[in-house]
Amino acid sequence: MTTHRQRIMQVMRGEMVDVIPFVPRLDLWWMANALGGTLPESFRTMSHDDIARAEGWALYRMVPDFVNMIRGPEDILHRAIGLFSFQQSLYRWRFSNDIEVKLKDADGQQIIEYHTPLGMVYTAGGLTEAMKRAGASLGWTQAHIIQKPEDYRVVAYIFENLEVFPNYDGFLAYQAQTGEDGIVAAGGPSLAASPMHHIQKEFLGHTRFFYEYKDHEREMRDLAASVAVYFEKVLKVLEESPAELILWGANYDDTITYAPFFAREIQPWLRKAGERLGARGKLVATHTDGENFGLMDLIRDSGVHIAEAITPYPMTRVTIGEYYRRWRDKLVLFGGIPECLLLEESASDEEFQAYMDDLFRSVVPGDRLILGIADSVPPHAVFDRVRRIGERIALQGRLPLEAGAFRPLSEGDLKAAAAASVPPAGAQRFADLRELMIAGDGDVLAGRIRELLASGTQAQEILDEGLIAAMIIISEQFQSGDIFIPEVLLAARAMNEGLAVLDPHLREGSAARQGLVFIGTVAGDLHDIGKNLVAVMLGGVGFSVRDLGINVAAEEFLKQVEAGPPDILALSALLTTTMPEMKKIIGMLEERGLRGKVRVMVGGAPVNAKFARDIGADGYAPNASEAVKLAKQLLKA
Ligand code: B12
Repeated sequence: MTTHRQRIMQVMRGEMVDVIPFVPRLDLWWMANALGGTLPESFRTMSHDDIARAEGWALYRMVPDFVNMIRGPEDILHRAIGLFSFQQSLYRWRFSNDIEVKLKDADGQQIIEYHTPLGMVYTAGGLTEAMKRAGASLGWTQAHIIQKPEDYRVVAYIFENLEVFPNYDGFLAYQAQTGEDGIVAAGGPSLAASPMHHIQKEFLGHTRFFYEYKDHEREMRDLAASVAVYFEKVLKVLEESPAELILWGANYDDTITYAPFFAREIQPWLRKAGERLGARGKLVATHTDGENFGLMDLIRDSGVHIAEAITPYPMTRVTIGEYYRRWRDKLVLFGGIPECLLLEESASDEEFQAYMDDLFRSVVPGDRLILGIADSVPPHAVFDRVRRIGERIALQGRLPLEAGAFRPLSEGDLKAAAAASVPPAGAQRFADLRELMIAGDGDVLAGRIRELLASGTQAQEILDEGLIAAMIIISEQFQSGDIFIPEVLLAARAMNEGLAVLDPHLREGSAARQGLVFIGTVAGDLHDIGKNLVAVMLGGVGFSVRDLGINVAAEEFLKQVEAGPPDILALSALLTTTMPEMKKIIGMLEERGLRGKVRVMVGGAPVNAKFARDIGADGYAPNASEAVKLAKQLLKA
């Protein structure tokens, strides 16, 4: 009889098998429910692996092993610089002897200082119990390691001098626990795919990264070269290792790792990993859990063998059929069932069924596919739906699949998404200001504004027809994929420099503009890239925006609204576990008689219009440009 492991490995090698494997990841679901005492009664004493075994599902274990990691906090001590010491890892690393690490605790945060011959750098952050219960496992970074230009060299020194050595026994013991019941993916050098991606993910915070990518490119390139020394050392150890499957790189998103960035900074390393490890008979998977709409060809042509954690429409813009049609030639697909389908608040039973019906029609003939919940079963999942998926795959997933052919779930949506929007006419008069904004040239922009003011142009005109109109165009171009996130952020920064010049000349000051918006990411949630972008765009088109930050407690939102009040309260949530906070906040606004004073708009990847309606929000927008339109509408309403 074919074992789960054999079948999965056959699919990964491109062979036709008897039935599509079903490999849901239960680790985050199990961890959150075990900690919260909410595991289903019959599973109370069982591990996540035992539950999967009891249900007949294959295991997918990774390094990092999110469940066991929590039991050894020292494993993630250096998480803020992207270095992990998992017992199951194929390699171990050590700082060179001339580096001293000092730990301090301050206000529940851990401060980690790295003393090197070139100077000291530090990080601060932590992982609270509340976050673990919310399903987070990696902790968060409050202070990133690069805070000033001199830090680049110090961090480079740390990485250049890391010692890396094999830990094959630790990995083999982990693999032995899984046996024939599933597969184990060994981790690469980082959760990032390349040295520059590592810098982006770990060293600066995503938004600041884009400023630095322009302002300190040389330092950044030098640092990437030093991080590459570490990547190379790990790659050598992986080449010699007994692992058959390596997970290399994670968390792409066509906004953050936008296409030109992906092509320049990420793809070459994926290719290198695919080639070098492939030559040693190993398979390389990469974790494609984000929005891949603008990256489809680049990921397909990246030379890795497996695209893992594929998270399709409706959580992102690419349907499962589209993935299968475009990637199957070069990649084995793993994932394909977005986790929002398992949540009552995000998908009705009919929607869930419809997705499954469509799935079997869209992936004909069904080879080169491993089905899983992407990227894992969420903490509040309706467990019965996971069961029903398993049952349907057992019944309908026998290969080769017949019937139907590729049919996108919602052609209309896809067309709308793909349609390039035409920048509005107008703003021709101040076209030079727009160019300067896009180029991020704040100094020159400020100078040009001074000239315009000196020649008698009204400040209000420069603001409305120049800067704000430019920001609207920039936002449209961003939406249509003509420009990318760095341009937007740099434009906003330049715009602020321009505003500082204009401000004294505006009758009421630029602050009293469109309306006041308070924005924040809800409690338990640390995702801030989308929220920042919404804040930037709203600010750019004339709203006065106060960013309350990430992981903001409901009580804090209430306090701020009471003290404000703002015209609009904008709430962001990227985790299904933190979405209920939005409902809680709206309920609290009602209880305290504040609901009538403020419009509430919500957003974030798992949030949708249905959810917004159900919780009584005033509006939902799927992206920053739409958020701007929505905010304007809400003010008129
Ligand atoms: C980058 C990323 C991270 C980064 C975050 C870095 C940062 N500083 O934000 C890191 C690696 C740290 C991370 C951590 C985690 N992540 Co994460 N992450 C992502 C990823 C790949 C992209 C998110 C992103 O920034 N996209 C780019 C921005 C521009 O898009 P956006 O956020 O959607 O925002 C746009 C719109 O949604 C909208 N919008 C956003 N906010 C608002 C607000 C309003 C009012 C409006 C109107 C609109 C709006 O406009 C924005 C701009 O266009 C997503 C995948 C995905 N599909 O979203 C997973 C994802 C969100 N992460 C996920 C998970 C599980 C986690 C972790 C729990 C992993 C772990 N095991 O620890 C932790 C959670 C930590 C925590 N407690 O918050 C899951 C969540 C699934 C779920 N069950 O809810 C996702 C969906 C991946 C997946 N497929 O499973 N993550």
